[in-house]
Amino acid sequence: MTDLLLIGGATDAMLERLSEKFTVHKLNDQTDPSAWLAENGAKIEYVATNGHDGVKPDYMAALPNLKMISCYGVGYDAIDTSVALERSIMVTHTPNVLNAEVASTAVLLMLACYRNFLADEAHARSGRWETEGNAPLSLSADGRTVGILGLGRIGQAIADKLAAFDATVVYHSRTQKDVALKYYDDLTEMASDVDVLICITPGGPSTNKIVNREVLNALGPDGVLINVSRGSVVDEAELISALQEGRLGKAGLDVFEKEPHIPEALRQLDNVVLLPHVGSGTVETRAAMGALTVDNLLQHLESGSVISPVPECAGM
Ligand code: NAP
Ligand code: 8YV
Repeated sequence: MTDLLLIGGATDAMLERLSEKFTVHKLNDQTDPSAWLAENGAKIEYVATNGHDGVKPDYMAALPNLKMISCYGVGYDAIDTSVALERSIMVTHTPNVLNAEVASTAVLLMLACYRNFLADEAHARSGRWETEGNAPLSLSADGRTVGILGLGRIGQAIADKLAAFDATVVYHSRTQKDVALKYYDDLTEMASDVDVLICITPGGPSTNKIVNREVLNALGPDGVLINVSRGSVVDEAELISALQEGRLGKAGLDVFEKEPHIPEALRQLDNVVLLPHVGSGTVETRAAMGALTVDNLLQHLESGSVISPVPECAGM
């Protein structure tokens, strides 16, 4: 059977299907992954990984006969596609099947920021409602102007869901889309015009810290920042000082610069809502992502073609 390297975890359903066609080697089971790769790397033709672990450059170099990398996740910034292209290694990912889930997460974070539900829940649970009286009023999440940074597959799903909250949606992307939403070619200008900025671009060098001090200041003391993209998209140190100094109102964050580390200073703030990168993390959506991850591998093994290549590999 063909040898496949599994980097990171996989669901039981994925492992069951993979084991029918591949000899699966779990890198997580190796006490010294680099030593294992030095000894066994040459026999590996397929890799299954995820958006967080990706494939480290030294792992890539230790896999001279690699044909394909299948990523469990739509974001693939942890995989160097330029090296993959040079070596004619196919890279696939899991677009679309998670759009609705991640969009729901973004909207839920926005609602949590405005409606203060986490503090209200604590008020109710602690018995303080009875001893201290009503919880303070929150702010309405309805009728807001929301700027979407990255109007792609998930960005559009967020815009669609926000219709239920009577939002005015505007956006900034590298290119203007054929949609009936106001386009800003300048991110700072958009940030100064909106109540909420929702980040949903890919990570990687082109978006690194594009939400910087200037953008955060433009969003302002009443502004809300939601990040469900990658931690690298927002300058985390600047975000923390903006929240501490009240230059930014609130933030709802699913992603962080050095996951799973969340800076203590961020965890101390009460004007943030923090999630442990669970944007796509439901049983249903992870099952769909897992199925597509495996479908890509099996199809490539059988025919050399794939279902969902990353754009860089689409012409291969
Ligand atoms: P997509 O369809 O490729 O959309 C990405 C959007 O970002 C496009 O509108 C693109 O605009 C824009 N963009 C790219 N680079 C940009 C830049 N430098 N400046 C401004 N805009 C830029 O991707 P998607 O499927 O919606 O996924 C987006 C990202 O969400 C993923 O890559 C991943 O990082 C993140 N994600 C997070 C979770 C989570 O659990 N939190 C789950 C899934 C995905 P152009 O078309 O003009 O280039
Ligand atoms: C995953 C994600 O949790 O798809 C993405 O880009 O960030 C999430 O759906 C991630 O890939 C880790 O597995």
